[in-house]
Formats: sequence, C-alpha cells, structure tokens
Amino acid sequence: MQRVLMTGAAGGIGTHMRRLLKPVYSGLVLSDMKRPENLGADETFVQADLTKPAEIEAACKGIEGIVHFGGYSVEGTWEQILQANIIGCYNLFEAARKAGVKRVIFASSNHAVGFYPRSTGIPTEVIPRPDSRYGVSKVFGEGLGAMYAYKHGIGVTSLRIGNLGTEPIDERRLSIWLSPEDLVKLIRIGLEKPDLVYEVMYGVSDNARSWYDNSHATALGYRPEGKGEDYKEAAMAAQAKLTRDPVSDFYQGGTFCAAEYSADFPTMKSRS
Ligand code: 15L
Repeated sequence: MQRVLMTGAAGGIGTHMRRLLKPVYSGLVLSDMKRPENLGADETFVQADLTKPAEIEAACKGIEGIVHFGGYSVEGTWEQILQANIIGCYNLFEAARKAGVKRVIFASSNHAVGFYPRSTGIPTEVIPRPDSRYGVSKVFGEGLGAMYAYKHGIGVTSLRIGNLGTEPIDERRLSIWLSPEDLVKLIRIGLEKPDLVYEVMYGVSDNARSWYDNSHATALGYRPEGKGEDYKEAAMAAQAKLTRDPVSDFYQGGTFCAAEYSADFPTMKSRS
C-alpha cells in the first residue's frame, strides 16, 4: 500500500497529516478544493471538488487506499452539509469503487454520538445519537462505508475522531483528544491490517477521562501514546475562561449539542 489519496489536504487535520503520512506512504497524493499553502516540491496535489464526480474520479486513478478528511468539518446549513458531506461522500465512495481502491478510511466524528451524557461510557456498537446536521452526515458516511465494504469488498474503517491537535484545548477535549501521531497509527491499521472488512474505532489518544470503550481498537492493534492528562493544567486554565452552558456541559458533543437546542433540558436530562 503506497499510492494513498488524502482528501481534505488543506483542512485542519489534513495539514497535520500531510507531513506525517508522507514518510509512511511514498506515493501519497493530496487532494482538496483549493491548493494547500506551502505545498512542498516532494508533494503531489490533485485539485478535486467532492461534489463533482469527474474530478474526484480523476483523483482516484491508480490509487490503492484513501484517507477521506474532505468535506465540511463543523456544523453548517443543510445545503452545505448535503453538498459536501452527503453528496460529496457518496461521490468519493463511488469513485473509489470504480477505481478499484482496496481500502478507505472515513473520518467520522464524536458528533455521530454526541448526545450521550458525559457520565456514560460508550462502546463502538452504540446506537447513533448525532448532535447536529454535521453529526448526521457522519452517521451517513459510516453507513455508506459499511455498505461499500460488504457489497463491493472495499476494506473500510470509520474513525470517530475526537479532537485532533498537538494538545487538548479545554476540559471536554481532555476526554476526546487525539494526537496526530496516534491518528497515523489508526490510519495504518485501517489501510494495512490484512482481511479487514468494516471496522469502527474511536479516534482518541490514551486519555484517562475518555468516555469511550475503545477496546475494539485495542484488539485491532491500536496502542496510543498521547495522554491528555499530561496537559491537564493548561486545558483547565483555558476551560476557566469559557462560558458554561448546561446542555454543552452535560453532553459529550458539547456546543454542538447546545446549538439550536429547543428541548426541555431538565426533562431530557432525566431521560438520558
Ligand atoms: C469535530 O468533528 C470537528 O471536525 C472539529 O472541528 C471539532 O469541533 C471536534 O469535532 C470536537 O468535537 O472538538
């Protein structure tokens, strides 16, 4: 596995992963709607808009594995989510099938299950509780991935990514932080582990406050090294400056849950 396409190369996660995946996959091809800044002479870039099937099909030519970070990475209007994350994700899997791609990593999100309370630990086999249109699009992508795996034989891995960065930035992120180096480990399992059909793993580091039972990832060989708790003081200092909100603070998805919220929170809390 050398010819790997990474979509969303100009985005937040893509920018971190460009430099880390290149030494692992020498044939790495970067793709996005716009050219990333500071593209190196050793980097290959193919411009592709996910809503245009011909462009994404061209980017998939000769590709063995795809790491799909492309699309809308936060909550958006229905039209934005529909185009980038629903239609765009479908176009990506269709292009992968047509090109004979063997493996796909789908960047799902903690927001696919954001409406679980922070007091509840959840395994990967949990009923989805998306906290936003964005979260719903991630549930859709996971479903699409499973369908392409079982119907078309593409090995697909959905990573429910927490928050990727060099360190956790507040109290919530102490539970869901993912270091870029640990994301490389998860991607390598998805692209390289023999006989893989369809897997779901939480994209989090070794966080003492984690809400996720990631034992399935452990069984697949995941050994994270980042520890959120190493950054506790700075994260809690940043947290002290944030405005508190009862809905955000109660649910795992944080502000994504509180945005546009119109239920009766005390009632919902008692039924969660
Ligand atoms: C995500 O899924 C988003 O892509 C990212 O921007 C963060 O909001 C992250 O979740 C998070 O929950 O911190």
